[in-house]
Parts: sequence; C-alpha cells; structure tokens
Amino acid sequence: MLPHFGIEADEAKISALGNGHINDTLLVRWPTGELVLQRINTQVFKTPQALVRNADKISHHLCAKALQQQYGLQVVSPCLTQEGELAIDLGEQGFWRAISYLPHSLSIEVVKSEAQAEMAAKAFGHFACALSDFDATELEDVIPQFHHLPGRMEMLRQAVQQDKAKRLESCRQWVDYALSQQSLLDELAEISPQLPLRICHNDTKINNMLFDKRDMSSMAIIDLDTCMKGHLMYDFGDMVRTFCSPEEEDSTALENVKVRQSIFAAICRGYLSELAEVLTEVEKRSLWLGARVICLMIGVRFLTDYLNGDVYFHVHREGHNLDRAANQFTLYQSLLDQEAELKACF
Ligand code: NDG
Repeated sequence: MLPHFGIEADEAKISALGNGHINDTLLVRWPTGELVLQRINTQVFKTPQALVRNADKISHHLCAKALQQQYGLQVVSPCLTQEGELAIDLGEQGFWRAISYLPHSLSIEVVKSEAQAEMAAKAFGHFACALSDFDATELEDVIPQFHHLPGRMEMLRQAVQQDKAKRLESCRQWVDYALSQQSLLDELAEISPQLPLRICHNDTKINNMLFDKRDMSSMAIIDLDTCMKGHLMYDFGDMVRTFCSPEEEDSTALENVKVRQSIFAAICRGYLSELAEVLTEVEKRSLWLGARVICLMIGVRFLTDYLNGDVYFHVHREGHNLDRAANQFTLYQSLLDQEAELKACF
C-alpha cells in the first residue's frame, strides 16, 4: 500500500508505533520524509470513511484556530493518497490512512508528576475549548452509543449468558462486582439529560497526548478518531482513569493500583483552568460521576471482551483482558474509597 502514499517500498523503513488496542499503527521513514500509517480496524469502526472524514474536519478546524493563535498545540493532519483521497481501501489487505508524524514527539504510559498531569489536562481542556464552536452536526457517529454505560452493562450480561469462550468460571467474582454497581445507572439517568452535547475527544488517555521530548512540554493531542458529540464528563473521566494510577492499565500489581489524590487534584486544576468559563454548573457537578462511570465502564468492556474470547481489544498474553478488567475495577473501587477527599479537589 506504500505507493498509494507516494512512498517507494524498497526505500522505506517501517516500525510499529504506540500502544493502541484497536488499529495497527506504523511509523514509516524514507530518505526524504516520514509519516504514520494506520490500518483501521473495520470490525470496530464499521464506517471507516466517516472516521477519516471526521478526523479531517477536526484537524482543519484546529489548524484554522492555530493560525488565529487560539490553539497553541500542534495538529496532526491527514496525508492524502496519490489519488487525493483521505484513505485507501484495499479490501482484504485493509483500510489504510496516513497522518503526519510530529518530530521530537513522545508519548508516555504512566504520569510521573503533578506537573505532567496538570499540563496534559490543560492540553485536553484547550482541545475541548478550541472545538466548542465546531458545528456538532458536521460529525458522524462512528461508534454509536460509545460511552453508554447501560448498553455496556447489557453487553456484559449477554456475554455472561452466552459464555462463548467458556471463561465465566474464571471471572465470576468480577462479573458480580460489575453488576452490583447498578446504582451508578440511576445517577447517570438523573444527570445526563441536563448536560449539553459537546464535541468530545472520547479517548483522553495519557498516551493520546504527545509531549515534546526535548523539554517534556505538551505538543499535540492525537487520535481524533472517536471525536463525536457527547458529554465532557467522560473526557475528564478518561484522564482520571489513565493519569491517576501509578500502574499501567494492564498491570497485575493490583496492590499498587489506586487513585493518587495529588494527580487527581492536578487534573482538576489543569482542565478547569481552560474550561471553567465554558462548563455549566451541572457539567461541573457531573465530572465526579464521569470519573466513576469511565473507570467502571472500561472495566466492563474489558471483561465483556474476555468473556467473548478477545474479539475487540488487541491482546498480547493469556488472560490479558481479564487482567485489564481487574485493574480497572480496582481503580474504580479506589475512587469510591476516596470519595470525600477527591470531591474536595474541585
Ligand atoms: C481503546 C478504546 C477506548 C478505551 C481504551 C482502553 C475504542 C475505539 O482502548 O475506548 O478506553 O485503553 O474502543 N477505543 O483506545
């Protein structure tokens, strides 16, 4: 597929890039250039053309803002094919698109300090702010009901019932735990209708923010693929989920998996420094709920995929999805255990 992007195959050096669970991401370097190539997982993204169109619109909007100097981060932009398209569909060989590579960029898996957390949260807040005047009807829903806890709980129940991979016995404890958190659904049902729909990133993991490796300043927000209309509490929640734990998402050292209060406070400071004027009072109140929902929901999704036989998330070892689920439920429980202290950070 390289020639479609104007690259001579025998001149190219290709290496795997990042730690994504869904798409295959490659860094391609050749004597006169470099770019990032991605094979979109079309099992997950059923309408990949809509995905590349969405990402293109978002990056255009951000580039325009950068020109007006209202957006201080760099923007990853699509690189068109030789045919002038946003992607190339090679059937059995995959649906491919290319995006610009930002030199000197670096992604991290675990937040090291409050300063790092605050900087990244500020960058995600800045991103949301820059998109606050983007016409939401321009974006297509690439994964309908993506952050929809009731639907995700239902999928877990179905997976339990079907027990396709015959794994239920090995994870019953976690299934019971997840299903016992039903009261969160009532809280959600009460608050969700009061929240405005905004353009959200929807995957604000720490590794979706690039740092400049020369001075570790914030450089860019990447992975625009799940940008859709939604509630900002989930973007806040995904930062809490991925910044606050001192362990990676799949670590089995559960005794270390907990929410670091100082990092939580740093996220609140950074995010609200950009968005305090934009968020409604109800949205501000919803942030605490967003943190709990996201941690529980990602645990539910990993557990469901484990029961279904690892058909959604890439796995690299036996029981990988179960390890991830146990880790995320442990983090969720740590949020509940520290409720009073964490709520005091807002
Ligand atoms: C992937 C998921 C994201 C999830 C994350 C967990 C999609 C499209 O993995 O939702 O939170 O690390 O499912 N993306 O990025």
